[in-house]
Amino acid sequence: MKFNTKTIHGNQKHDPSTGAVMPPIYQTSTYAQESPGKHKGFEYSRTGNPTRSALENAFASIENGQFGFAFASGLAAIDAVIKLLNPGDEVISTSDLYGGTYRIFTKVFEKYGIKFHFTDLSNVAILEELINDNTKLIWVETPTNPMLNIIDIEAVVAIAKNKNILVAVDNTFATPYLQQPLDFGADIVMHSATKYLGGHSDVVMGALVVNDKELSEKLYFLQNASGAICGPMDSFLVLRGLKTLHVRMQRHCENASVIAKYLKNHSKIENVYWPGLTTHSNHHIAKKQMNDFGGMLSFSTKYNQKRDAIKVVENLKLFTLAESLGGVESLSGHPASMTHASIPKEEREKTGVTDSLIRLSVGIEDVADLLEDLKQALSKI
Ligand code: P1T
Repeated sequence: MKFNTKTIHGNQKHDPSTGAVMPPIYQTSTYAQESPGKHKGFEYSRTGNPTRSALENAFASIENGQFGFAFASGLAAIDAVIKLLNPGDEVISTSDLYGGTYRIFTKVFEKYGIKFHFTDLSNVAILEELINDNTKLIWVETPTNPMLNIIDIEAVVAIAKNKNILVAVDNTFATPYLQQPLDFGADIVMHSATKYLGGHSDVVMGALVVNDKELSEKLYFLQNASGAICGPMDSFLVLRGLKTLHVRMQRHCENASVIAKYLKNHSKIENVYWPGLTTHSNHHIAKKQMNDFGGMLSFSTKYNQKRDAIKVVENLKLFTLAESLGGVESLSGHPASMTHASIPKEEREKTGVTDSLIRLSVGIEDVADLLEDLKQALSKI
C-alpha cells in the first residue's frame, strides 16, 4: 500500500459491531467482564481503548512499523523512551533540539543518574569520540527545532548498530510523508502528534512507533505502568487529522519553498534556514533522506537585533505569534524567548538560536497572502 493510501486506510477496519467507517469515540474507562479475566480484549482504558488502538495502528502503518503507541503529549512519549534506561546509562543527543526535550533530559532525568551529552550530530564522526560502554541511546531530531539542521539517520544507525545502542528519531518536523526513520534502521520513531499528524492545532499528543517486539513490550509496559495515555476524543481527532496528512504536507512544502526563496532575496534578512535551499549546509543529506523539505523555516534579520525580530513577529497578522507548529494555519515564533527559553542562553546561542531568530510554521493558506503579510511586517524594520 502506498503512503497516500496508508494515511487513510493503513491498519484500519470498520467498527465490527455497527460497520461505522470511523471508529466510535469509546468514551469509557472500563469494560464488562464475563468472568474474571474473560473479556473482549479490553479491560481498563489506561491499558487499552479501541479508539486509541485504531490510532496506534494508524501510527504504525504510516511509519512502516509494527507497533504504535499514543501518549498524552510528545514529552510523555519521550519520557517513556528515557525510562527504558537505567541509572549510569548515557545518551548522546543533538544539541539543537526542542527546548522541552532538553529540559526533560537535563532537569528530570539527570537526577536519576542518566547522563546526556549534547553535540552537533550533523557531524556524525563525533559519535565515535563520545560513545563509550555506557552509551545506550542516540537521540536524533531531524530536521532540528528550530535551526532546521539535518542529521544523516543512516549514518548514525551505521555507527550505533554493532554497538547495541538504540537510535531514536524525533520525526515531528518531517512527518512520515517526508522521511520514515525505521526504514533507515532507526529503532524508535517519536512524534509530537500535536503538530503535523494532528494537523489542526486542537490536540496535544505524542506517538512512538517501533518494529522490534521486545522493545514494543517494554514500551507497552511503560505506557500502562506510568499511565501518560491520551483520551478517546483526542485519539479520534488525530486519526481524523492523519487522513489528510499527505495533502496538507504537500501544500506546507510548496508554500515554505516560495517563502524561503522570498526571504533569501530580502534585503533585511541575514540568514534563512530551510533544508530545501541549495545554500543550506546539509541540503545534500536532506535531498538523500527526505522526499521534500517541509513546512518549517527559520530566519534572522540583518544586524542581529532582538528588537527587529520582536517587531516583525508583533506585526505579522496571518502568521499568529504562538508556540507550536504543524497546523493548517501559519504561526510565527521567537524561539529564544518562547519554545527554547528553557535552554541556557550560552547553550542555545552556540547552536544559532540567537535573539534575532524568527521561526515560521508555514501553513496551507494561499501563499500570496502569506507573502503579503511578511512583506508588510518586514517593512516595519
Ligand atoms: O508539546 P508536545 O506534544 O509535548 O511535544 C514536544 C515536542 C517534541 N519534539 C519536538 C520536535 C517538538 O517540536 C515538540 C513541541 N514543540 C513545540 C511546542 C514548539 O513550538 O516547538
